[in-house]
Amino acid sequence: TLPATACELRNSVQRIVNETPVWDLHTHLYPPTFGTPLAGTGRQAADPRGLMLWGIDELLTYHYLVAEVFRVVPSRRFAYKDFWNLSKQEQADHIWKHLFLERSPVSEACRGVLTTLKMLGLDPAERDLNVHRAWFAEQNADEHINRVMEVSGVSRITMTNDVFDDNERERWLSDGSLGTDSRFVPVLRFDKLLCDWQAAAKQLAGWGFSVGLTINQKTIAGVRRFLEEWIDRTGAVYCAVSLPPTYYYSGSDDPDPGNIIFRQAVLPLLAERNLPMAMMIGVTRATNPRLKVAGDSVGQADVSSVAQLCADFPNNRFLVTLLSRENQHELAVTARKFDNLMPFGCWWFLNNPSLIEEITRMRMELLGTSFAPQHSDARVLEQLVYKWSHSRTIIANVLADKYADLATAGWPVSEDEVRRDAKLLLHDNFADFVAGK
Ligand code: REL
Ligand code: ZN
Repeated sequence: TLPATACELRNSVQRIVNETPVWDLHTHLYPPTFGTPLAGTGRQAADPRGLMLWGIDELLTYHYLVAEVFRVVPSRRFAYKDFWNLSKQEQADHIWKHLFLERSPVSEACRGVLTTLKMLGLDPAERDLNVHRAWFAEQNADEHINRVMEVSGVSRITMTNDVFDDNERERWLSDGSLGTDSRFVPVLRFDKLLCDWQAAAKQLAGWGFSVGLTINQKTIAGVRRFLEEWIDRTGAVYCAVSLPPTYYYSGSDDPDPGNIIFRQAVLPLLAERNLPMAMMIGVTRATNPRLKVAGDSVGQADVSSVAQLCADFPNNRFLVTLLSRENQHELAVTARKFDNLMPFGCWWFLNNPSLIEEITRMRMELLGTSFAPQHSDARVLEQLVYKWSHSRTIIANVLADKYADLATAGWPVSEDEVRRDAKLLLHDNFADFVAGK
């Protein structure tokens, strides 16, 4: 049995949660075989369009920080296009100067850079960026991944493999071994199929699949073939889409073309293949397009659509995360109604300590340990370090409070029991859901 004093209990739970390996179920990270703009010391040449982002300049130009720097150096003083015309290093210098040197870096995304540097063994108090640059340039990209995984306690990294991204698509087509790095797990992502059927149909037809704008049996068969081919090529462990707050599914006669494709092609195929479908709902893309990828925003989603899908497709499993804080309670309640629904993560604008705390506590009170509390959404490799460090602290705190309540009720927990629970939350709930257990 764990120590009785509140403080000792908290420390033990924190230690155990820190020691428990995470399967990060949603990131935008890739191994070096997808190309990397920063070559490091490997034999690999720098590939400016490479997908593996790492290093201090990528950390500082994360789109969360781009949005934040325009708060303090507004576009009326420094035009968007002038910022985008800067080199990556110059953008990083600008962000460092204005968000770290000229005011304190108290936002979660700023703080994250410092936690990351510190945990990687660099001096977080160093004000000279070039010192950090020199350290990163000396790393071998491939070995650096191992080190970052070790420091962050991440045992598997789930990718986002967007089949409609030409840059990524062409890499898959020209290298049959892309999906074989055992540290990285592929996920097939196809927002366009559901969100913009017209554009998707045109592209599919261009790639040789017999689909037309009108959705008939031939088109459905063509979409299925397309998905089968890409599931096989990537070895995806689930499929995923992100959707706007306006996403609505009304039931089996919903006339929306994206929903017809979803209902007749995507979900039946995934049920056959025993693969879950991830739905990330609530993003309004390009609210401010001049900020590029930093210009996306949030809106409240319709949770009854999620419930309807879970009811109509009992042979499918749904991993769901919603971007709006206001949706979180309804999602947790919906998960109590449907065992084919796995709520996951505190997505993007929710990935802040106050909100992670509130959401994790609420989920635990409604769902016990039967959810996946967090994913990193990391776009830059080293972000794994801070995202998991910060989240682990909060998850452990919430758990410790719950164990204290149990002790009060006369149910003290043992170290093994805490270890088991931490493993469920950080790894097994997701792993079992993917495996269809
Ligand atoms: O997967 C998504 O759709 C989002 O998570 C991303 O589009 C987003 O930009 C990401 O960086 C948020 O954390
Ligand atoms: Zn994402």
